Amino acid sequence: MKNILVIGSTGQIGSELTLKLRDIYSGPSVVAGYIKGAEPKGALLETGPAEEVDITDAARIAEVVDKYKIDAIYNLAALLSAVAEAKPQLAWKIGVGGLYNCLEVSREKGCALFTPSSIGSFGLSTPHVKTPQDTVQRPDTIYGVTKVTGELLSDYYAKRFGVDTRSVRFPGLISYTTLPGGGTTDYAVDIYYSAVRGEKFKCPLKPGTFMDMMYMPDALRAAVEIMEADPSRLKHRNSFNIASMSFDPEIIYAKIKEHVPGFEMEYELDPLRQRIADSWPDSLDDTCAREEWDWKPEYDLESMTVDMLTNLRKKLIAEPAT
Ligand code: AKB
Repeated sequence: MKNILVIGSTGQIGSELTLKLRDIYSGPSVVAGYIKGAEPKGALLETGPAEEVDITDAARIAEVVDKYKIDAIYNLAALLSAVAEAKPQLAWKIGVGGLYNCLEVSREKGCALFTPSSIGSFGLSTPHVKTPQDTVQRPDTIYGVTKVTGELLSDYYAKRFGVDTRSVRFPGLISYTTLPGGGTTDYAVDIYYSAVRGEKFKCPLKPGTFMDMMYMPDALRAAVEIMEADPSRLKHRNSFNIASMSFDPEIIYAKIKEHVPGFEMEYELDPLRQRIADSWPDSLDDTCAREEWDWKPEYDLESMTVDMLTNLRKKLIAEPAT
């Protein structure tokens, strides 16, 4: 049914989403787009085509779209929030310049386009508990600025040019497959690695720092379901709040300790990450996603923790060096 280009296919989301899309749309091409130095390996390389596609190169995106008769682009190229603060110019070039290239190619070639936004699109002046779908978005990180710009630009292209742009605001994503790298919510992945390795975890955020989090299988399903949603039901496009769980470091630590009784955690605060986390919502209200395209998460903290620990133990036995 669909030929899909995933830009950023070897990253935290892309490495799993590309394989899921290949499972769902078997037959047509799901192209793994990657940048030099982040080439696909293993299943990603063996189960379908792969092409070097730098999101800052519009002509190259167009070439690959033509070659594979692409109908839909998943644009997953981005610097995460903490690393973006260290490289704001690059964060803008990739997050906004790259998105602009995807929008223009989609306009010219008739592709649908998914570009994730984030809880990072909100800021200190946003209501922090059960943050509504439509509310104040005045982030003070470059990551947030690129995400709000992306939401507005994507809605503009939908209204002005009829480009089928859709997206969700991802919470912190937790998975055992590919490490995030450079985000504010990364601690919620790292804590599981420490627990399984038998190490004391140094938590970069202080107790009481609540943020929305989601297990990767739910996030992948959201990315597929929003693109498959009946457009006549969508009152929003870019971007939908989605939610499944909200916790602070104490809550996730206590949950892991139920399964790994000897596990220990201490605090070693990272001021940059703490500042960013304090500006983000504690929890999102995802009523619009539930009403407009039947969004519903499957994992809670308990079921995610059981699955993470089981799969990380297997992974770390199979690949002890990673
Ligand atoms: C980050 O922490 O930067 C990301 C996000 C919530 O967008 N995981």
